[in-house]
Amino acid sequence: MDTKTIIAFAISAVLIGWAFLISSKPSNSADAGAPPTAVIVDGTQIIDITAKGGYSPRVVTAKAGVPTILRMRTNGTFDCSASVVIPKLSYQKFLQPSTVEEISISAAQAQGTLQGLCSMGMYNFQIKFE
Ligand SMILES: [Cu+2]
Repeated sequence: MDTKTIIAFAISAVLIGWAFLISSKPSNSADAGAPPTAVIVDGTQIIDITAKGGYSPRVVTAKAGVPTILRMRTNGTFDCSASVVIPKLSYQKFLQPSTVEEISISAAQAQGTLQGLCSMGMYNFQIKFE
């Protein structure tokens, strides 16, 4: 094999790898499409957010004007996402490493976008009441 052949092989290998990456992308991004929606059980809206190396899901849509319980879940969380701040609710708490913390949001507070942050402001999540 001469140099040209080797280069041609290398380029086609890169192109095939690239094509594979692109073709495998839609299936991944489909899952992360529309933000998850909160569920309403017996008139109370439930939102689950896991804090571990950030918040998941990052964005949740919910119904405005419905009494809501935000369940913040930690699961072996030792990073700063355990330190939750929700400015609009004047809420600030350092969560235990593995716990479920229920934060009540009244019907009046369940309006617009509620943003939560880690105490340093590097991670955040949003609840969009619509
Ligand atoms: Cu942080």
